[in-house]
Amino acid sequence: MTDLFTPVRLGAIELKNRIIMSSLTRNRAGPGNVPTNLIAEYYKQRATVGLILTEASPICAEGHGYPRTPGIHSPEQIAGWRNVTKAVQGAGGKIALQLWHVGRISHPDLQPNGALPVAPSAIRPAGQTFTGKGMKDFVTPRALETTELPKLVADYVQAAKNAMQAGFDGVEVHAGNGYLLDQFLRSSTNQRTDAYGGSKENRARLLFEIMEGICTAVGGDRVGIRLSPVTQFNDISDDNAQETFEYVVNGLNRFNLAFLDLLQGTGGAPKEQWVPFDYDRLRTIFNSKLIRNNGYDFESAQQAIKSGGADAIAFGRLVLANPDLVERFRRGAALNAPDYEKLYTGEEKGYTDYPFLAP
Ligand code: 8OZ
Repeated sequence: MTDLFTPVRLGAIELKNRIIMSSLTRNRAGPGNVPTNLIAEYYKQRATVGLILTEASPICAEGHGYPRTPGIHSPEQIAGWRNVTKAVQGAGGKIALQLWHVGRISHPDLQPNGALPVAPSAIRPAGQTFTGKGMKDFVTPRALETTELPKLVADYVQAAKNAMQAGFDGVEVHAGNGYLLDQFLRSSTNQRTDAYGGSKENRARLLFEIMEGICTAVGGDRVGIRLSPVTQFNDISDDNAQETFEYVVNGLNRFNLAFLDLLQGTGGAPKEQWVPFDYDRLRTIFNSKLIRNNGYDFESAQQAIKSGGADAIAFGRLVLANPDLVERFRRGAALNAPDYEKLYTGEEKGYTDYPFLAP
């Protein structure tokens, strides 16, 4: 009987089990936003999961929105990631890089030459952001010109090629959580009047162009995508999320992707506050493997796999705090609790010092 411990193939990527490490921002990159030996050690410790999805990695200098996030746009960053993939693969693991551009979720303090962040439309996100120089109000971003979009597509494609050069088993395009591609997809953040805004067909156009370019460059069977249809994280919403995302998933089928990483629910909010959405519809529509994500424990994950509702399950907090989560699940062992104070700070503390089970 198929369960969480059964191997599975996501496109060209062979997984030894269906337990996936979710992408998690940890803010520990070195100078130049280069991945360090400590980052390699952290991922290597977790190489027993079927697939590691790395923390989000900016595709270009303008794509950064937080301090110390490891990029994939300089030779030093590629070399740093190469060190990470070697460590993970040397320990028998598989690892895919999450390609990221934050769009308006940035600040001039984090942009080249102190420029305004870019976005589909000049709409300021509510709230404040951590810039490395304390909390600051978000600013009104600059709307991208239509003529700038081909360069953006080219940056995504180059970043995907860089990831393959760094030895990754695949890439995941981050099109969720209120960042740039989600800002294009959803109606609250996209009020463009050109071919990239307005109708759902127009709002999805940039994403499809990027997927086309990346899949042509590295092969669709090594490409996945993250979607989060109803999250409100980063001040975002859609007038008709069900319709928008059914259209998006239908359109993605032409790329024969390795997987869809579907983040269910609303940010870190408890299940009772989740906006209703028919995720099973997307399961039916999508023609490849489905990873479900958010709030699963061992029991609910086993149930999702056994019932055929998902091909794999991604765990964030549980893998963060339990480098040997697979073994703990096997043995029914107790789990370490995450240290929330050390999520985005602390170097090795709350990062590589979570205890393993005694053998
Ligand atoms: C938390 C803090 C910073 C970034 C996401 C990349 O939500 C993130 C992120 C999460 O996808």
